[in-house]
Amino acid sequence: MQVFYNEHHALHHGRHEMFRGALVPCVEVPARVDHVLQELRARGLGRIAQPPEIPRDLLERVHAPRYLRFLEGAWDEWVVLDAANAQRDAIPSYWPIRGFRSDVLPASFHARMGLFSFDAGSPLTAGTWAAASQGAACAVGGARALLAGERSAFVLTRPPGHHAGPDFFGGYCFLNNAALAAQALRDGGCARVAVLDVDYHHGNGTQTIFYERGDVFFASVHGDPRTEYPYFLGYGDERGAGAGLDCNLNLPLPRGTGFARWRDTLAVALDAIARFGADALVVSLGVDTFALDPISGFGLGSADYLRVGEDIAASALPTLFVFEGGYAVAEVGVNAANVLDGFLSRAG
Ligand code: OKP
Ligand code: ZN
Repeated sequence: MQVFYNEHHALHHGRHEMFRGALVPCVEVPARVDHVLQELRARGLGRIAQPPEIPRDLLERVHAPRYLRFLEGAWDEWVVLDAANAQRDAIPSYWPIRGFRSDVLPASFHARMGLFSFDAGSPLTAGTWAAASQGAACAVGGARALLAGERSAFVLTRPPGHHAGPDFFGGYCFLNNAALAAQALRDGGCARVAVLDVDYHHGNGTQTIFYERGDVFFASVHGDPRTEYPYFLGYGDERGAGAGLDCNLNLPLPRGTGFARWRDTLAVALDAIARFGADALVVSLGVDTFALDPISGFGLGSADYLRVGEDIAASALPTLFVFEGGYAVAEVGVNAANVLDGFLSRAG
């Protein structure tokens, strides 16, 4: 299996995130990906492949040009405001909620931070653009590997992507790697692509990007948004709209759900993807469904991830795994590698 490893991922390393009135240390840390890479090496699993240059027009088919321009220059703007900002992460504080204007691009950096984000938990740092854009390139590399005939590939990157929407960051995500991979697969000739999101948190960014499209199916198994982040999207009645009606499937589960019920729900998602008739599958692979994850609430054990990989392989689709969440740092490598091992044992 080719592994598109983002060797620049550690350039993005937030210091603190705003969490319930306090700045707390970031849970989305470089060590997460280091542990996955280490585990792949220990198992002799995967071959590191070089990512391509990412074409701007592909980025702009997923993200709004004004959002990309902002993100690319945000750190420099932040430091120009105050040289001391070089030692501080940039975090938004003001958002254009219902009734406010979002068509006008404000001159204020702080206002644009809020216009283009949905939470205060996703610090923007000096290396955020470098890390995120190189991660996006890895996602495109993975898509091209499938287009070239590979049965599977793995995009090992951070920051994650599935909360990033057409013109917003949040949930530690800036560029939507899974969506960019799905778009690259479409552009490369796949008529129908499915995105399966198994991260604990609903992939609100990916859903929003494809909500009105009939060519990309989005299915997600996640913590019930009534109680779980990102709270404002991910309900079961969100079925898609326009040409995308019935191309969106949300399967929320209550906090505390264990593997047996989770696996039955995965089967529902995989069945819907089969009925959609996808030519290729992109998996948003979060392993924050793990019982010991510090910010999540499902009960999967490490061995369960082997079964997850096997179940996905049974779909018999060219499959791109894109790394998303998973914050139990000591176990994240074993859990992610188990999915890939389970997949390979079944897919050959
Ligand atoms: C990103 B991904 C924890 C509060 C929740 C946002 C969680 C983002 C998860 N301090 N913060 O889906 O794994
Ligand atoms: Zn997550």
